[in-house]
Amino acid sequence: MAGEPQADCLFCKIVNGEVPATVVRETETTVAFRDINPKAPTHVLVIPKVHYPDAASLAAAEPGVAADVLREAGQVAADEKVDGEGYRVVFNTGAGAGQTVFHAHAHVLGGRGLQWPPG
Ligand code: DGP
Repeated sequence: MAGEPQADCLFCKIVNGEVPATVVRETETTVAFRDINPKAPTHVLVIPKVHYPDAASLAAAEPGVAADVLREAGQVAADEKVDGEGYRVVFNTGAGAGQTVFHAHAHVLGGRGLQWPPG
């Protein structure tokens, strides 16, 4: 069923505690944890607890939870004190765009200058 945990999904395993992560925030609907391979001084992933393969499918099925992810991304930036200088929220969508984990997630990146356009 849509949104149900997937046995073979790494981020579902982080949600249920099977795989450890450095969790920085948690709400009823979301978890935020540090990326294992950080690309900036602040690199936190915000994920919904429900399983959807990408941000667009999450937003289509559960727009309230998608909004929760965005709100939490802003809270992470504030907690990390990168909101003043500017930060980036990225949803890689599809393998061609660099998505490697097919459970919707927002990257929150900050703490250094960020180039535009991204590579
Ligand atoms: P993406 O490439 O957009 O699908 O981002 C997936 C991110 O997940 C990538 O930046 C690395 C991160 N990642 C992969 N495996 C783990 C893990 O086991 N723990 C944590 N904390 N992050 C992970």
